[in-house]
Amino acid sequence: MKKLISLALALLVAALLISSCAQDDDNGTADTTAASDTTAATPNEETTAATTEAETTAAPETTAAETEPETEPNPPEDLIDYESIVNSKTDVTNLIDLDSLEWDVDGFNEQEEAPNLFDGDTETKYCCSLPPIITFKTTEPVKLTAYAHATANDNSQYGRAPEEWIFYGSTDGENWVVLDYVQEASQVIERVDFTYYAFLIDEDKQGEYQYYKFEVFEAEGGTTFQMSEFQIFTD
Ligand SMILES: [Ca+2]
Repeated sequence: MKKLISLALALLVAALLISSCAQDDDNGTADTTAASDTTAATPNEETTAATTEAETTAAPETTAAETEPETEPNPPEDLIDYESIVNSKTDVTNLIDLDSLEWDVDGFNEQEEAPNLFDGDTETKYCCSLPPIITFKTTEPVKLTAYAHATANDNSQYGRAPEEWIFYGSTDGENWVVLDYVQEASQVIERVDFTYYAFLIDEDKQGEYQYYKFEVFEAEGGTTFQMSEFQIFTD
């Protein structure tokens, strides 16, 4: 009888132990899975959404700032008669100190460099890749009221005359003031060779400056720019 009671107790204890382990296993597995799913999903989704939102918001602002023009261009100008400028104003191109002349894009060869702009000869030219910047200093401060430039030998064939530019003045060579900003110059500059075109500087832009900068952005016909002469005028 004692043996039967002992056996029954042993079976009961064994049954309780098995039941307990099974319960622990179930609970453990379920808890771990649930915790894992919750932890994984939420933070990743938030991070991705935040990153995407930041990138989308930032990109247009940067692009707008980089492409915003420094000043508003003039309305398209009527053709100004070059001969009337020559006859009514004083040509002060001879005040340009040629030793101060600088240009940031080399001509295509040594016969096509920027000094050719100031030799009085439309058969010689400055011809280079866009976009060049030309700077020079006059021997004394001068209030310009007009300037002119001339097409070169093969503008009729290739359309290399400047299409968009800004002409600046400065008292110190560091702080620049816009004298004239021209876009769509092909409305007045034709596809002709060796021809001068004059441009007026508006009265409210005129001032006594000794440093000048001519920055070209576009040519009419492609990626090559050329000009044969550059002149400055005062009243
Ligand atoms: Ca020339």
